[in-house]
Order: sequence, then C-alpha cells, then structure tokens
Amino acid sequence: MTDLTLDADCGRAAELLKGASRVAVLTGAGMSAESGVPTFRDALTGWWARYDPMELATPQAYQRDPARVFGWYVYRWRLARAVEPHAGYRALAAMAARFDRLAVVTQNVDGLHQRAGSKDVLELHGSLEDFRCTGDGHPYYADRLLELDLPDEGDVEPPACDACGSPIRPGVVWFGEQLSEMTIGRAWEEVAHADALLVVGTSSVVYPAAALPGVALEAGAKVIEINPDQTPLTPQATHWWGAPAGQALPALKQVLDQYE
Ligand code: BJW
Repeated sequence: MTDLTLDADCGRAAELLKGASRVAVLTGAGMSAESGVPTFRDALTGWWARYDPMELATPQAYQRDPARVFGWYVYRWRLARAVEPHAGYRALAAMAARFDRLAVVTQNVDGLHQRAGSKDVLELHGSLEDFRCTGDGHPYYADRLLELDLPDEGDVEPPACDACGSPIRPGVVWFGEQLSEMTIGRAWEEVAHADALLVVGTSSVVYPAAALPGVALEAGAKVIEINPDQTPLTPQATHWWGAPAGQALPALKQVLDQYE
C-alpha cells in the first residue's frame, strides 16, 4: 500500500480542514465498498447478478414483485450485519474529537457509521434495520426476520403486519419517495453551518443529497471530495482526492493528528 500521508492530496485536504471548527461529512455507497458492501453502480454478484440495484430501489418494483424486492433487502440486511466498518469509518469517528462538531450525513442504510462509533449521524435514505407495514406504517422489528424460515438467497415473501395484515416493506427511501422532512432539514442545517464538507464515496447524482455540497459552497465552506472516480461535483469541489475511503480517511486523520 502506498503511504497516502506523504501524498500532496492528503496534505491539501488536511490543510483545508486544519482551521475548521464545524465539519460535515456526506457519505455514499463507496464509503462501504471496502467493507464488502457493493455500491449501486457495481454489478451485483451471485444470485442477484441478474438485477440492476437502481431498478430494485423503487416503489414500482416492490408493487410488481414484492418477494423479489423484499428478498433483496433481506440479503442486504444480513450482509450489513455480517460485515465490519473498515479503518476509514473508525478514523472518521475518532476525528470528531478534534472539531467542535462533526456531523455525518449518510445516504447509506447499512449502519456502519454508528457501529464505528460516529455519534451524530443523519440517515437520509433510512435504515436496513427499520421495517414497517405498507398500511399504516406500523413498525416491524428486524430481529423478527430471524424467526422466519429464510432461504440462503433469492425471493422472500414479505411477512404480514400483526396489527393490520398488510405486507411489510423496508424502511428506506426509494426513488420518487420523499425523504423525512426533519432529517433532510437537519442535514441542510449541518451543511450550511459547516466550515468544511467532506464528500466521500458518492456518485453525486441522486437528489436531494447531491444538492448538499452546493449549499456548503454557497455558504463559503471548503468542499473536499474523496472518490477514486470524478463525479459531477468534482469541477466545483475545492479539492478532489482520487483515493479510496478506507485508505484516505486514516491517512487524513494521521496527518491532522500531527498538527496537535
Ligand atoms: C468509492 C469507493 C471507495 C467506489 N472509496 N469512493 C432533481 C433533479 C433530478 C432528479 C431529481 C431531483 N430531485 C429529485 C429527483 C428524483 C430522484 C433522483 O435524484 N434521481 C436521479 C437519479 C436523477 N430523487 C428522488 O426520487 C428522491 N426523492 C425525492 O427527491 O422526493 C421528492 C421528489 C420525487 C420525485 C421527483 C421530484 C422530487 C429519493 C432518492 C432516494 C434514493 N434511494 C436509494 C435507495 C435507498 C435504499 C437502499 O439503499 O436500497 O439510495 S437509490 C441509491 O442511490 C441509494 C443511494 O443512497 C443513492 C446514492 O447512491 P451513491 O451512494 O452515490 O452510490 P453510487 O453507487 O451511485 O456511487 C458510489 C460512488 O462511490 C461512485 O462514485 C464510486 O466511484 C465511489 N466509490 N469505491 C470511495 N472505495
């Protein structure tokens, strides 16, 4: 592995963060890639290889084939519980101590930020641990899935709600659905008041999350993008660092620690 702490990109990112007191971090699926969770742009593997994740993440897909979509979420729920947050997650959680405030705004639903120890996490697109019914939205506790006779992979018929009998769905935000007003409102506030915004592992094409870096720039914040590939955000970002999150964030923390 190359020593990213000696890298000019790492030095520039650390310089931009050095004087900040409020920091916001916006993460996407690339943040979890090195923990073994596929991104939305990656082709799926195994049984799910024949499906496009972007086409499964819609209310229409669930209406057409509830068992297919529910099965995919059960697969991902089990995967998220089985993997571990990588060193980049842990570095981010530890970095919070050096700023007055560090809030994480994530588009991910896998809970890895919280498991790594990050405290202020806003989940824009919901969580794989939350399920609810399609009727009145009665909650369904994820651990109850363990009582079902689940196949190793493939379709899973959604269980019925105890209270009203309607099918259970994942508590995530699909395309065309509204985000929680409170969560997106709080994310907007965090970003608008940050001195610096780190944008990690997102293709920056899905709204409203993709609008958040613009809010930060408008308010005069520095925007640092960490992503091996360039995105529509890259030309506007204060600094683009083309490296994977699992290497870049620990390197960044190490350089910031040297300033103390
Ligand atoms: C690495 C790496 C490594 C790889 N290290 N990096 C304005 C304009 C146009 C359209 C719209 C608009 N406003 C709203 C819309 C419609 C729509 C939208 O944005 N469509 C676009 C596709 C054009 N948005 C919505 O529908 C949203 N709702 C809404 O706005 O309601 C009001 C409304 C409705 C209808 C019309 C108008 C207004 C809801 C969006 C919900 C998105 N939901 C999903 C599924 C969540 C549940 C689940 O996980 O299953 O969220 S879809 C999917 O995309 C998921 C992700 O969170 C999200 C973003 O993807 P992300 O995280 O960026 O991942 P990838 O895979 O795309 O990219 C990975 C990146 O990582 C890549 O860049 C790699 O290079 C990088 N990477 N390895 C660092 N190791």
